[in-house]
Amino acid sequence: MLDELLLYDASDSPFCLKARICLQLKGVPFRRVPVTLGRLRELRRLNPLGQVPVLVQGTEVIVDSSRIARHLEARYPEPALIPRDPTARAYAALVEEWADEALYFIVAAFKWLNPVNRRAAVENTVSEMTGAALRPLVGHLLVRRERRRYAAWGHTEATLGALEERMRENVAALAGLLDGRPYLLGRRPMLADVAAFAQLCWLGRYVERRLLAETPAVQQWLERLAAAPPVAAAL
Ligand SMILES: N[C@@H](CCC(=O)N[C@@H](CS)C(=O)NCC(=O)O)C(=O)O
Repeated sequence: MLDELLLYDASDSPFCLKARICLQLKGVPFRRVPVTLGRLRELRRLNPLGQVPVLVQGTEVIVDSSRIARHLEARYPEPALIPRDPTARAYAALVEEWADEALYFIVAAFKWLNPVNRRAAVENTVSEMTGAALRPLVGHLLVRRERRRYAAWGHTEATLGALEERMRENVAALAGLLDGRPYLLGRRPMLADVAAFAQLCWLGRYVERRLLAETPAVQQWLERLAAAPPVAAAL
């Protein structure tokens, strides 16, 4: 019998969304394992960094959304999510890296530094982690940890304007890459689309979503992806 695939997962994680969309696009059945406080020790045994997503397939443990995507590509080659042509492959890898690093950094800053997002940030993160009694404390500790991390990188509420400008530039760059195409690499969604979509879809949960509405080409690409049945199933 084939092993059931387990995805250690969190609802407000763009990297988990990226992994779920890849699984859905490949048509591979899997079970989500939401990471609660009670499962943190189990998660750390699988991934000492304590981060999600983690995919478990039989005895194999695959940590990190990019490695999960490549594991799936090797195991389930069709439909291909990574181009085979070397130039297109390199381009797709750069887009994925940009989405995972640059976009993630800015959206997470909006989430944790903007007081207007604070309630949604805490609720979206802690509601599946723990029961009502512990939520205020866990929320408080999370906000403090994230704000300290961003302060160490030189970002506070006062730098949100500069981060908004950076996001505008990134969204404009994405519109340039789309250049009238339905998806980044042509006629169907691939991993490059999935990676950028996951971060911008996450942005859609916070007030800075208004930045997306300023660029119709990107807004339409997001809507096109969200309407694709495998993507919709992962949301
Ligand atoms: N490079 C990793 C990043 C994963 C990551 O940052 N996960 C976050 C959720 S979005 C996490 O688990 N954070 C919990 C922590 O760092 O304690 C990937 O692509 O999967």
